[in-house]
Amino acid sequence: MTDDCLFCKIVAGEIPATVVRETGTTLAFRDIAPKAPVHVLVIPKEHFGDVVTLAEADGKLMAEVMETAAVVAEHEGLTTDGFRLIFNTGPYGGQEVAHAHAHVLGGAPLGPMLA
Ligand code: IU
Repeated sequence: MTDDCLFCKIVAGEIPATVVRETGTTLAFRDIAPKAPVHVLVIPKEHFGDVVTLAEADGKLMAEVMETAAVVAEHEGLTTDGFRLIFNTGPYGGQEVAHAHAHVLGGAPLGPMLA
């Protein structure tokens, strides 16, 4: 737990979130400002600043985040028509919360990524 991290506080239950799936090592919850009909964030419970740091430090945990994202996509009914899975990374990537997280976005055509 990192004291000033918003997502660590969600893991600790100090900030509310609508949790859609929890495993021993990961948590999935609805984004507070959804950018698509389905917008779920998937995080490792342990704090890593971004996805690169996570992948370099713990490949197994990285795989568990991806597995949770896949299960969420299935449960949210996204696998037939497809969905978007993104990790914003660093300032140029538009990352606002410095705790590694995957965005699972879907439920409507999202268009090209860089229009
Ligand atoms: P980003 O990749 O770091 O930009 O994504 C952070 C996301 O966290 C963003 O989509 C916010 O809407 C979302 N979020 C949230 O779900 N709950 C919160 O309390 C806050 C941000 I602050």
